[in-house]
Amino acid sequence: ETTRALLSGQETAWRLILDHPFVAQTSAGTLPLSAFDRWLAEDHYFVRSFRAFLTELIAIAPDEQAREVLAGGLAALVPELELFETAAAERGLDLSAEPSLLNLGYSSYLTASVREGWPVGITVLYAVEKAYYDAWASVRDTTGPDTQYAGFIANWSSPDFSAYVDQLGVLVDREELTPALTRAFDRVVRFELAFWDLVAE
Ligand code: MP5
Repeated sequence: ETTRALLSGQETAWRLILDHPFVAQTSAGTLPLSAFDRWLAEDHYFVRSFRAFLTELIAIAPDEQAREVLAGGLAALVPELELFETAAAERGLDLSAEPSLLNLGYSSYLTASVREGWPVGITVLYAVEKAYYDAWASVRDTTGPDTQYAGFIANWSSPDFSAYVDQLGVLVDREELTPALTRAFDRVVRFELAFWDLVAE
């Protein structure tokens, strides 16, 4: 299977994501608020770029099955962006602040990957969502009941989101593993790790 091969090539980096201080501190309830604020603003910019990426990827989806799965992901971004906007308003954060160069690079890479064609684009989408699912599922499994991050935890670790990531995996598994897919997957994993480093203290 293509997804299994991609993931088995990234075991060390995946561990670093799951054990990342930001992830661990969110679970433990010890995350500094300044780190959460930084994440919220950076990730809001990322999700809006991601929405543009997903829209472009749907336009090159090869069939109805793929289009349907991706359309579900696009629809979920409406309540997701509201989650960011509500939290930012509560915390008095300016969501129009300039993003980091890393975020600009990651966001630009998403849309650039679409130009490499469907197999690379769907692999990038799967990698982005799988990395967030696994990180937030780890928070879900280790956090106490009085967490203030419940909305965000549920957003990326709910049974619905888990099923969506599995469906993306099915779409990737229709593709043959090529060096281009391995490179795309590796780039996303490196961007994900660097993104957590960027927002952590
Ligand atoms: C996602 C995200 C998941 N929000 N931020 C990063 C840095 N990586 C992955 O994407 P989405 O669109 O929120 O499901």
